Amino acid sequence: MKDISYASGLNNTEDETMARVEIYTKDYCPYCMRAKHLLETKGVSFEEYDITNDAAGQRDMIQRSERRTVPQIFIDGFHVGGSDDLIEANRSGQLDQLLAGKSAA
Ligand SMILES: N[C@@H](CCC(=O)N[C@@H](CS)C(=O)NCC(=O)O)C(=O)O
Repeated sequence: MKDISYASGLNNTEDETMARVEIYTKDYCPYCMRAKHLLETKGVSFEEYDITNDAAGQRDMIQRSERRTVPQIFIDGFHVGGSDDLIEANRSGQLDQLLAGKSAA
């Protein structure tokens, strides 16, 4: 079972109408701030996993994303990518589609 003991932040997993947005962060990371700011600006609630001092959380992120940098963002389990990817997804409209529960395909 997935260990989410390190989960924190602005989550609202009870609301089934909202897409589940997860973001892995580290506390010194400006790209993480940028990604969170974009989500907040759009009024999107998210679950933040701060893995600054969390080796298990870091392993979980690498396993899920096959990437080693933070942030890594998932929407309903779909791997959006890092901050640059999130910004590009917002520009292209893919982010809104994912948040609306539409498939990325
Ligand atoms: N282009 C990436 C850059 C991400 C990046 O460079 N993140 C740094 C921290 S700000 C990182 O994860 N470095 C390795 C580490 O801190 O473990 C993105 O947009 O997400």
